Amino acid sequence: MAEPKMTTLRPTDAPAWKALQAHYEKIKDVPLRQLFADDPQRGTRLTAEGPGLYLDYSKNRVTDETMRLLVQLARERGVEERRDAMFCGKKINITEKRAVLHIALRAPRGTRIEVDGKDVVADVHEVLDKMAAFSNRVRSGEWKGHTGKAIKNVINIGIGGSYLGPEMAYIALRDLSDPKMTFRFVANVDGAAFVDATHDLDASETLFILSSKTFTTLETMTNAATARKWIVDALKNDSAVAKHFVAVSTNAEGVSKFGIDTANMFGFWDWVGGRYSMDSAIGLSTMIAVGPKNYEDLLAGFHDMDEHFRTTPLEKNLPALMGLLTVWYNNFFGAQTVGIMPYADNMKRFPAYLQQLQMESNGKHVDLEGNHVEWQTGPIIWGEPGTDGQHSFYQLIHQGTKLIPCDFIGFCQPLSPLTVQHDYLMANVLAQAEALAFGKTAEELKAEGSPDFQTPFRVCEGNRPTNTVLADKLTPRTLGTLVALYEHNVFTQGAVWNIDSFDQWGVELGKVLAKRIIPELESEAAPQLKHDSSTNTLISRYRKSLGRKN
Ligand code: G6Q
Repeated sequence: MAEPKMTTLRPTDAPAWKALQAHYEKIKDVPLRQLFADDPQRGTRLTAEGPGLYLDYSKNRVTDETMRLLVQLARERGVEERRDAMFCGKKINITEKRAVLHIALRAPRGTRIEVDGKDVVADVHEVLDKMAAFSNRVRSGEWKGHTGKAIKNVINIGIGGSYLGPEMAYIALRDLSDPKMTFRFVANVDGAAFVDATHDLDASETLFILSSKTFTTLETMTNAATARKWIVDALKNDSAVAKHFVAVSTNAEGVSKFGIDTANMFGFWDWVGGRYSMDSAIGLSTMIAVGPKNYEDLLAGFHDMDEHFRTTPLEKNLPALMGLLTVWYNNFFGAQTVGIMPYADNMKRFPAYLQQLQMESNGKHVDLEGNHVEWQTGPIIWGEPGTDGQHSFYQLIHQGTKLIPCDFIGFCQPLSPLTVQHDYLMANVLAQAEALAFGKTAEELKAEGSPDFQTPFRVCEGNRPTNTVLADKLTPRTLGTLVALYEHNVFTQGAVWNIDSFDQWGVELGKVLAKRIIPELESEAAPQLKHDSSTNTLISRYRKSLGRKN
């Protein structure tokens, strides 16, 4: 297979980029009202179908020419070659010299994907089988705690990529979760999180899953030590640890040192990035909650979207189209953010999940050659579930001075039996996309009897772009396709921008500085502070508040 086109050409020098710049000048003021009036089929034409998902991108400020040029840009940037390189295990995470193979986590049994000449799919299924056996033991009550009681409470301790996916997935699929069991997630090193998660639980019925790829993360190791003490204090025996802790990690040595038998460790590999790991063993809490069969469906959804991304021409490829539209607004319209609005209460943590996925992946300031980029990279990702956001920040999207492209995600079939409420919910998502696109003119308002003094304030200019993603129902399979949709969307953006979407060096500096500050906060004697005057003063103030010497 050909090496991926890790082109040294800057994206801004690509012929399609230049053509898009010229094209932007022509269409930047064209209203969506006009685009829809000129083409009555627009709302059915500018759509694409993926596995279980329907994407309507007609309410974007694009023409056929825009889409043609964006696809051309993707081709010139080598998006397809890089995608193929990812799928066959090439080390496209160049700063860490690692393959990027989250797609192998959901590859069907028997598929072969090699890293350094070794098939990884067999290993993936070995771990999945071990997870399934363990989940079944916990769910059936066969796995007993130290005092002989079955496990009723599962607490995942982990942060970042070892937390956001499990919590998001648990809430998304909570209707399928075993109602006799309680699931909680502790991430923050703030002790309040641990206390809140455990204050009403019986230690003898509680299992901790220590989820940490490295098994060195300060927050997770601190909470793990607290959990260990909580169990040992309550059950009055060190040996209780074996029955109340399992680990998900790549660091067998660290896990052993903690006192967990590595037989109760679920492994994964360096080719799984933290934020791409919710379908690795990091998903153990999800599997215990919904059962191995539903977890299998979740993986099947991921795989469906992987196959769609891998095989569908870019013109009809959902993640590629969404990624290219983000590039369009980010690099040509100068939009700074993308709003993610799932119209489903169960998807309330999806925006936070995508925030990490996208901002950690594409928040980069140098290109693959290490040169400072002279083009914008990843946008700010944010969002809240609908309809809550409508009564909060949508005002600014409708009438503010910033262009905020939004993704609206809706599910046709309700999860609750309250179907009337579901019609209201869906009416709102459709209405918001309509209002943002078409707005309301002064003339229309006047014709409706708006008083003159109010009219300018009530005008909605419209021309605010949205994607609408529709699925039939929020099932495990749908959730898998949605997450993979955004994974590959992020991939497409990163490939266009020529950045490494799979490292995250930017988070290191703060960790190092925190390690230096910890003893300066804790010490009994007054510390010799050698920071800047702001940090020194803040440290002194903190110490003073706690009655420590300065
Ligand atoms: C994700 C990041 C980061 C990571 C956490 C937790 O891509 O690498 O969010 O997941 O820092 O790391 P550990 O799993 O090693 O504790």
